[in-house]
Amino acid sequence: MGNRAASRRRAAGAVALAAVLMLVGSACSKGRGGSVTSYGVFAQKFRYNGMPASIKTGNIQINFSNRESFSIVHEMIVAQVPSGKTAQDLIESAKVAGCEGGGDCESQYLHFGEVDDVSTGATISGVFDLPPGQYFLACWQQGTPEGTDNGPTHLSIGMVHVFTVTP
Ligand SMILES: [Cu+2]
Repeated sequence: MGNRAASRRRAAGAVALAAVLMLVGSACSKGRGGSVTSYGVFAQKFRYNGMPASIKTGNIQINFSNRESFSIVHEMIVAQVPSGKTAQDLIESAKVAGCEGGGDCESQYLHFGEVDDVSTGATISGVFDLPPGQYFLACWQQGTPEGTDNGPTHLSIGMVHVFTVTP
């Protein structure tokens, strides 16, 4: 979990920046303001909603909301899909022994940023610059609707969205 702690500290800086960016960002769920395209993505029933299957490369802002009906923390990690892998492969990778807690499983991927620790009812924004390729959003948190924090990683129960970035 040491890596996770460091990751969270880095994320805190990103969150502060995101808060500033939100002040100048568009209220639209998707629109072009300057050269940054923004997307409204929300988590509900352990799924990501609102992220297209394909986007163009360049600066993007993702406004990530947690819209669960119970108290829980989600995150939105942006990572590269290893060549030839599918969304189901990613889900399976989060089920293998030794991956409990998320850290070990999570670090096997190339990361391109994240929006961390989004509680129910919150929206936090992140800015990303993704080269063309295949990426995914995933959540390695382990909270449960019952309020415990030792459930399966959310990725392992399907909280993943694969998308393509085109030139
Ligand atoms: Cu989650």
